[in-house]
Amino acid sequence: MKTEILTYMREAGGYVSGQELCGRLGVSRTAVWKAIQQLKEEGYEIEAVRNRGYRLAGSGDVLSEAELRGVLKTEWAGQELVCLSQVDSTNNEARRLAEQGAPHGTLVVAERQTAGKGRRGRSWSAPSGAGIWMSLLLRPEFTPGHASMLTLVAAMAVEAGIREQTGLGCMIKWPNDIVLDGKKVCGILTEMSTEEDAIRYVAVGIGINVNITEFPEEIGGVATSLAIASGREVLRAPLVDAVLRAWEGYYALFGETRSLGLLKDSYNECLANCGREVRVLSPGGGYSGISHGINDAGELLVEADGGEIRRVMSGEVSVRGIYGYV
Ligand code: BT5
Repeated sequence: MKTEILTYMREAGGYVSGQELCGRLGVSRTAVWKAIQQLKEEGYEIEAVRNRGYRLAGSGDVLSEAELRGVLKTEWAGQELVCLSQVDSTNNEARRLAEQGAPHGTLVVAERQTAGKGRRGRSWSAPSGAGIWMSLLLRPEFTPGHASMLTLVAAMAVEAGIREQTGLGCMIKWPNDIVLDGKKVCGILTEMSTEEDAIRYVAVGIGINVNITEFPEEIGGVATSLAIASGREVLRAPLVDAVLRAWEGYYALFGETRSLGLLKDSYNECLANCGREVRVLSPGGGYSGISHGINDAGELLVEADGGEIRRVMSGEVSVRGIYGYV
């Protein structure tokens, strides 16, 4: 009902009478009044004027279920939607829901994560109200070997969504970071559950620093946000929509070949340090080389001294530019 009330108010542009809302929704005046109070609590500015009705004066940066449902223009991603004010990790929640049978495309969004996760046991700082912390549950039909490529597809979707909504051009730091001005603005964590040689489900977790203006000291030097980079507040709900719409397009292209063959040229255009010297850090010892971008399998091609091209697989190493974080 809240979503419908928001839609009516947006369409009207001005006042909508309480009576009209009751008639359209088939509910009592008290029910409408209660829904309006809840919307106000969620952060909407709604003016109520006797004899005229209700008017949406401003919606601020609300990331509620009603707002997302009203804004999402996707075909399947996020059509099943779970919005929480707090959760340990949206990836954990997506996995729990998957175990209970949640369908392909289910999206979990939380205002705050108390135990946000990075890769390999690292933590992800996810304070309340200023970021997008979300996980998309997939039940793909391809084999587990393909799953790591989904991180790269998601990175492209985040880059495209941010560009559409803010005009900011980000770079992708292979395999799972999105960077702006040499600092990390988004991280992606793809986790999967398998059975024999099949994928049961995949949770693609995306964390975007949107309106965060101050970071904990430990990450202050490496983290940035869209608000810091653009100098203005960025609305999260339309950004979720833009990322998911881009995701649907890229995921369809990925599905055509089950590879990054159709996407790699665009990917490489956004790849930080492509054509430049990078340092590959691996447990077995690091080496420097020239990055030549990704191949169809999403591996990073690095030309080592002597001209040998080495394929760097995701998850195995991290690649840093030789200067600074990127
Ligand atoms: C990542 O790991 O970058 C993956 C982050 C995925 C977060 C999303 S949020 C929604 C979903 N639910 C989850 O629980 N996780 C996903 P990694 O490459 O390992 O980077 C982790 C490192 O990034 C940390 O060790 C910090 O140095 C840094 N970091 C932590 N929080 C950050 C933040 N908010 N912004 C930028 N850098 C951060």
